[in-house]
Amino acid sequence: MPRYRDLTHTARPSDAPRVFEPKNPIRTTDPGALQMLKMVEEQKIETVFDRAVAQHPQCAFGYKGICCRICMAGPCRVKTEEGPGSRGLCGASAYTIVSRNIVRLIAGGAASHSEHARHVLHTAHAMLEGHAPDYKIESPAKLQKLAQDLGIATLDRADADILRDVVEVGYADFGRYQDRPLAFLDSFLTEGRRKKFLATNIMPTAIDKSVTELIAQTAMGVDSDPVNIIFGGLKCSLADLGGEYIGTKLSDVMFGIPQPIVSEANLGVINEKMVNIAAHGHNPVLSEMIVAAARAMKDDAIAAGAEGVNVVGICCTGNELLMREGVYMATSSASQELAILTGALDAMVVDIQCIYPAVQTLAECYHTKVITTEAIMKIPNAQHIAFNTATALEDAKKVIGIAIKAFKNRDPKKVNIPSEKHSIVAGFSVEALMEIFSKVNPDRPISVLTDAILSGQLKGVVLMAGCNNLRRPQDEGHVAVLKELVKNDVFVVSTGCSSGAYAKFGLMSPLAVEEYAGEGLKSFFKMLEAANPQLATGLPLVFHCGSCVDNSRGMDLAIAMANELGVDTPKVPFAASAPEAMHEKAVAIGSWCVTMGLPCHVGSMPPVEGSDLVYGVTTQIAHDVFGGNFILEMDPVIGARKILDALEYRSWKLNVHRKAAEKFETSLAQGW
Ligand code: NFS
Ligand code: SF4
Repeated sequence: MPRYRDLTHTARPSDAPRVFEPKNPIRTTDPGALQMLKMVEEQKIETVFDRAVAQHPQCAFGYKGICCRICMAGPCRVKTEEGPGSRGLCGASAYTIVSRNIVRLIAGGAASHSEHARHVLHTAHAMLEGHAPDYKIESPAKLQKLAQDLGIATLDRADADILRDVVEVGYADFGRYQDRPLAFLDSFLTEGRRKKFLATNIMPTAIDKSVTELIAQTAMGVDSDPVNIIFGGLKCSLADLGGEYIGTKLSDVMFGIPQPIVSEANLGVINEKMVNIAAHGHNPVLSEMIVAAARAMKDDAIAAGAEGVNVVGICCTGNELLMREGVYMATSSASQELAILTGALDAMVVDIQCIYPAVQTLAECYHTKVITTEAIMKIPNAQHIAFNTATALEDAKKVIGIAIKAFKNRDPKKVNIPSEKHSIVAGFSVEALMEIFSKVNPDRPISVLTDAILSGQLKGVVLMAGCNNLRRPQDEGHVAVLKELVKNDVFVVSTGCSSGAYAKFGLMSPLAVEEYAGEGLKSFFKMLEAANPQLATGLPLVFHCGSCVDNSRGMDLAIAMANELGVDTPKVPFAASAPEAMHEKAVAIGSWCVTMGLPCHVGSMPPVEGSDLVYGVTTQIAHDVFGGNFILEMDPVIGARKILDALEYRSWKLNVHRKAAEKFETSLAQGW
């Protein structure tokens, strides 16, 4: 780990409380959520906020990662005392148990992301075979670029033929048995990263193999070497990154590259006069069809007495729809149940991931219908409509039909919609950002960003990502970290429920720039806006670059910067932050960020404190090997200061070496 100018910035977190007032059920700062909770206060409805209180105090063994449940002789809990109690029954030490537990979270994350990607691949494949008539190639330009990156010939070839080859490479990436790197991953790596991954033996060859191998590696009586286990985990995290690339890139090919778009966010987007249906989950393969069906069935909604069908998004599928279709963002992870409490949500259609089973329990108190769609995701008592890509639009119309029918049963006495909503600007794919930069420098658009960093106008770039974790109030971390970063002239892009937070708070808007951005950031935006008179609105304080799978877009941006600066990723003033990380997917993402050479702040303590060795590897040694490390800090403002430290360290070094290279007319030194 580097030595920072701020000497209090060590590998240890500050003594900020790990859990905010454990008995306080007001565990959100989201203004819409607070308004909603107030409106139903009298009714004593149980939500995640009450259950979070009920779960505290949490088991200290589990919290530190020293509870092993990998075999049925357990659970074994490692005690701090000397002697037999200091190990599991089989003799596994704390470092073995902690490392096994944490990498199994990575395996869960990689399995989840790649399941999503596999579904997109299957849909593309079915489309090519003529079995998915409702889908098409929306962006031939993205397909061309993707094929070129993968080394697939494009000249004089039909789009369908190119896509067929791309899909084949994608499938091979799931199940390849030859000792060759994952093609989607290898297609964008810097030379430095490629060498590093080969040298450390963590270059994955296939996604499914990386997951199963890691489960096998960490089974009872297999690997007990914590470093070897962690390296297995990092390999799997890179497979996760490859899977995310498959998901993002093919979604862009089939549903379009996101472009700047104006929309609205927070619970106030639920419209009393409309049939309201929430799309919740992750995969655009389903939600894009829901939007199409909703548009097609407007007249049916009118016939039922509504003004139309209002699709609103929750969590990452909300992000996908917001970016490509301008669909309103109703809410994000921890407040998902509250959409039902409005009494005006007629249906919630879900696919996979981050969906609380509690939504069905609550829906039963209202007229709301919860509809599951995936074979691997059912909820007892919810209606299941098997979503089939062969009959996609028809299936989606069934869902809308259920919502319209439910609308007729809506009880007006139970309708309580918070007024809170904000205008936002979203849809900043890397392509969209480059388009904006290209108006300043058409030949090397990315240099607009890197030059601003080298000149000191900007401090760097931060990717804000992931989740809510109710150990602390919802969105408190996301908002506090952002405000601190932008005040200090950091260019911020966001994904997942971090985007959800900023959208709901009105921070994803040009209006927020004047109030929160530092002078450098403001002048950078002014310069971009002056060069881009075609933009319908000003630039937002934070740039929405998609769902969690779209963290791959963040990585694309970091790599473009590295290539422009002539260095590898560990030298780029680019960091990531997940102030409220919760899901296994967040562990996978954080791990590849570090492996890709980026500092990664996490604001909810992962279960690594049970082993000093594992703690030290994640926060310090990782930096020596890969150039990135975890910054585990629960206080969001201190967390942001630590991120700023890491950015400053990088831009300072970069400038010193660049100046030396210029002075002596040599190429940029690389050995630092
Ligand atoms: Ni990401 Fe998206 Fe949200 Fe966390 Fe869940 S919705 S994939 S995992 S909770 S950010
Ligand atoms: Fe206990 Fe070892 Fe089994 Fe884990 S693998 S539960 S430490 S006996």
